[in-house]
Amino acid sequence: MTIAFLGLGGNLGDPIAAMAEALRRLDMDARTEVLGVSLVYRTPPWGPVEQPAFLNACARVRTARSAPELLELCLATEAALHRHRLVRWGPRTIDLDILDFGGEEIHGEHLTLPHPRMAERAFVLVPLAEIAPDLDIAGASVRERLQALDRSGVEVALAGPDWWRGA
Ligand code: A4P
Ligand code: MG
Repeated sequence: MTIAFLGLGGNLGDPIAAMAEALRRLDMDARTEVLGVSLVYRTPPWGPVEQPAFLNACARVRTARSAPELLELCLATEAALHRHRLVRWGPRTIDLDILDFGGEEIHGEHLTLPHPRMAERAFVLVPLAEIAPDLDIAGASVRERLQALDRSGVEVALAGPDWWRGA
């Protein structure tokens, strides 16, 4: 069994509903259990594309899958939720990234772990710090890395701890 951390996000349609549905589907997988989920944050769009604000959250899961098998589950879940993405870094209904997989390092064509860009992104580290402040990312904890980032504009959008469990 491996403890993994996932980043969820979206800025088209109803991202909170999409993230909640994604988490319920991951939890329904026979080999995967969602152990904890952060609050939902509204975050300024990061990157070169001008687009609406995102909603972001992070989750801790326990899984009997390998890292590539967990990626497969994430991609299948995105597809089941009819994810649309026209431009790299552009607007999307749902994005599921594996941030960390038990500290494993992978540099593959289809999978890079830990997620290479998470240390620069307040939209990842703010929710991650809530559920894994001491998680090590390349030699520094999430809490320490967050201190070096500009977290302005990252605000709590939905505060119920079990927001994803609904109907
Ligand atoms: N892939 C490789 N490593 C991983 C990993 N650790 N987790 C591959 C998940 N996927 C991984 O991803 C393309 C391919 O990356 C996958 O098929 C998988 O094989 P994608 O999600 O289709 O592409 P993308 O999301 O457009 O590109 P990328 O580089 O993943 O974008 P990001 O980094 O996810 O950025 N602003 C805010 N505020 N909040 C956001 O959530 N998201 C983005 C997208 C931009 N700006 C944002 C946000
Ligand atoms: Mg992605």
